[in-house]
Amino acid sequence: MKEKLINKAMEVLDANFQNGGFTIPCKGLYPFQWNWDSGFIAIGLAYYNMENAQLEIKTLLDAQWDNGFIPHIVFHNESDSYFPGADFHKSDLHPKASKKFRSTGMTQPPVLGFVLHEMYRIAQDKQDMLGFITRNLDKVYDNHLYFYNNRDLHNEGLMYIYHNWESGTDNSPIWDDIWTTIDPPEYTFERRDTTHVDASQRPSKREYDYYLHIIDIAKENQYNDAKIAELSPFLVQDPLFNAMLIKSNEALIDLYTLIGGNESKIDQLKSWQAKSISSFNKKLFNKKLGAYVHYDLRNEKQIELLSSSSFSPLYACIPDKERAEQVVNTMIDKFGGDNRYLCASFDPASDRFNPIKYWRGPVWINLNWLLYYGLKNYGYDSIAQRVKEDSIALIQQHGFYEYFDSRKEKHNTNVGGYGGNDFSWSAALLIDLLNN
Ligand code: 9WN
Repeated sequence: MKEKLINKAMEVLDANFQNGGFTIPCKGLYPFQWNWDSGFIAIGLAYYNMENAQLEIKTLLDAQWDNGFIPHIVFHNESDSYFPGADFHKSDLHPKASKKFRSTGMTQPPVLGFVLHEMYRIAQDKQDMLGFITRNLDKVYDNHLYFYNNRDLHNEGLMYIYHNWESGTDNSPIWDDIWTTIDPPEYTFERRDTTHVDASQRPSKREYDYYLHIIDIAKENQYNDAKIAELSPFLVQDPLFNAMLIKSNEALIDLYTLIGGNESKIDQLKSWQAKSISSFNKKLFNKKLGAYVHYDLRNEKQIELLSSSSFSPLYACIPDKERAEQVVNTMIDKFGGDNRYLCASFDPASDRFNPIKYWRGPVWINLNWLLYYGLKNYGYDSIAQRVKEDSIALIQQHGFYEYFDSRKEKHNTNVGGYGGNDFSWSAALLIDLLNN
């Protein structure tokens, strides 16, 4: 069984690999290179094709802007199967945008630091991998420097995101209250996602109006960070996004230490780490809920809702042991009933929960992968094992879907895999889980 699944996963990844040296997340639905997808994909590729794993990262870094920014989508190729594409985003409005590739003017959770670390762990030829890391590490460091210089509004070590697409958890109910503070125009455009996936599993038209409106505000200001921080109606400190940065900081410290030299960068990273972890615990932990939450900077308040992002700080060792226990208890109490696969993307007890709609409830394999390692960090091996087994069971029963129903009873009917099929990071991260 294990071998068959791994073979199928490799087939999915190979079929999604493109001539330009990158892997699309999914045919039709997502025809370009996505930032954090490429990171997760490289981890899976590293097990059987290190050359392509390195190429995946190199191709993404080729699109880095002169200010260190790494965009969320790189439009290497033309395709009209996705909206909004390069012509809507117009990254060239920013003076430091890549002259080589068109892209979006927003980013995604910064996974590259820890991805390089994972690739090193997996690599058979450590020397070759260290060479690759040595050639690329400064680019990732520059990306972190960009964040600390431009996205840390209060100089507290917590980055803001200005768009829900930067979170990676696009239509999470977390944003619902923010949407009520905005009144965007009704845009006229042709949806493409709903030609690939049933509309009941995707965001609504009105949600897309919000998404496009925020981009328009950023574009009117040439994607200038300071202006966006001043004007964007969406300005959030996201625990998942910041946990990814903190985990990647840690990875950069390890990798620079391995390479040798670079003392001043290591010192800088350590001082960022101390500040970020301390603020994270002060500002993003919610005692009442017993887990981490988002902070709405525009409206100056915590968003008191639980999502799978609430548990992601375990992956970056952000809570101390005692707090980690609280977080794990919350996860099991609220998301881990016997009738559920772990881990729903949103609080199943909430009236905003939707078991089939994208980030409003379904299980996502990348979050499960982060939780698996996060639980292991603190010695919760049997719960970690459950997350791993649930992930494998879902994929085995339905295929390499983008997201899955958390309700166990649903799976007897053979319905349960949603969104795009043959989805790259589901395949890539399963390869890692099965090899672990
Ligand atoms: C917008 C590619 C991406 C993922 C995101 C996921 C989804 C895009 C969309 O697909 O977002 O970035 O059009 O819905 O939410 O996490 O990176 O797989």
